[in-house]
Amino acid sequence: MNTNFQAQHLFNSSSTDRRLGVLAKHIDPTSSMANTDHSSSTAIISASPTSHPAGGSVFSHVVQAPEDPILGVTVAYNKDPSPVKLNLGVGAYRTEEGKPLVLNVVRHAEQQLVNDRSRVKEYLPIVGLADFNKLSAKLILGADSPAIRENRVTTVQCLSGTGSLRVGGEFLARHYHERSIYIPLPTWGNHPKVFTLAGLSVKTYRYYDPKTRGLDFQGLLEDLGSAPSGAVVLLHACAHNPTGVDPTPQQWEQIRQLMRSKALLPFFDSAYQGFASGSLDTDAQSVRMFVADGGECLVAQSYAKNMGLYGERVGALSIVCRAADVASRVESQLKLVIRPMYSNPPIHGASIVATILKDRNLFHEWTIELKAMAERIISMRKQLFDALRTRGTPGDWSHIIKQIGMFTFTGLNKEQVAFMTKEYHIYMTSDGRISMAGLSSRTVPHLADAIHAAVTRFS
Ligand code: PGU
Repeated sequence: MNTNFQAQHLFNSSSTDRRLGVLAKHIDPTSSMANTDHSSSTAIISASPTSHPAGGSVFSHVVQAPEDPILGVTVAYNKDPSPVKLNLGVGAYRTEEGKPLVLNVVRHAEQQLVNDRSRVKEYLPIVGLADFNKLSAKLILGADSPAIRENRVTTVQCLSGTGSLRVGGEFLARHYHERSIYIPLPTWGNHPKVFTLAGLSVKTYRYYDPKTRGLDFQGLLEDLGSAPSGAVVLLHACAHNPTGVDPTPQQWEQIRQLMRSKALLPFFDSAYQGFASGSLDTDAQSVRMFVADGGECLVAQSYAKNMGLYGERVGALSIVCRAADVASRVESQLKLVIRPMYSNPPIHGASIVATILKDRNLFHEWTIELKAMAERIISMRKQLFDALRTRGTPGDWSHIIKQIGMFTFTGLNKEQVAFMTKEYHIYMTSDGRISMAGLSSRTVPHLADAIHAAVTRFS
């Protein structure tokens, strides 16, 4: 192994600062992707220790970091005493009653696990629970995937979607020849930080056109067309966050052809399988298209949303390779990434997932509950759209019903969002994204009133 690399990792305070420096330079503070991240990284970098600490603490130079642009919305919401407050920030499913949901199928699986006295709490292997890994690969790639049959896929259990992206990013930084990763603009706010700290150089490709509130397909093709050969490209498998805009199957096919012709390496982020269409197979089509051509790719899966296992931190990273011997060597190196990071993953959440995925009845029960969640979100879209139409709110709001998945990218600006939070106690990310899963029939009128007031006041 490269000794410089080891040194950089073992004594990582300076390397962390360097990487954050790259991050600060990379992020354009005017883009919605950046949110307030720019100030947070600048704040970290500007801190410098003094040799004579004031106040007696060796940490007295540490400056207060801003809250996370997404998770910080919940922090602000929790502090608000208003009885009408509404949290549409974090992408977490809520029932019609506004309560978090533990799926019945998850309760059933947990009951089975508790009743099984043969289960122990020993450490899992570095790569996690074997059954979970096999079943996760099948879920995303398809039960009849030739890549799985030919043992060309290595799957490792990771800490939800975020951990899977991070492990994949670090593997690429150590073993892949091209360090650039292209992420869509905008994207989930954590992507640039995860990949920069993994050691990759983050670039963006055009994705969303605010004018049409749709895909900037021409811009996407141009940017990927001019990316260096071999560059990594981060693709949202479905239900793009935050825009809710996905390519059509024909557009996916064009993206695939372009990427394969330039040897660009796809890294799929699959955080919403089943949440876009209500069907697990339909939502995996983009990934399966890229695997069907025999080429290589990475896939990060999360069970946070589709099984409601947010806090259990269950996810998987699969790397599809051209040959079985390569996949096996790749797995040996993934173990070297994981072992010093967190040693091995937690057992409980992965056991729940494996129990559900391997039992026909439980699996069926899951698909029904998943579809019900997806359908409730779609019905919220319709209700919000109708409520704005009834109020005669200026503007075209058809994107609310056209967009896909958990979020609506409303087009509301920072000023309008701040107004809605101050006057209506409605919490959302400053880029105007709202989590439709946090809405209910009861709260739609309040949100529609707030949007109407914000739009008429600041147009
Ligand atoms: N990838 C995408 C595209 C996501 O939207 C999210 C979660 C993740 C990965 C990470 O999910 P895990 O919980 O690690 O599996 N995004 C949500 C949740 C809050 C957050 O930012 O972590 C969101 O509201 O955007």
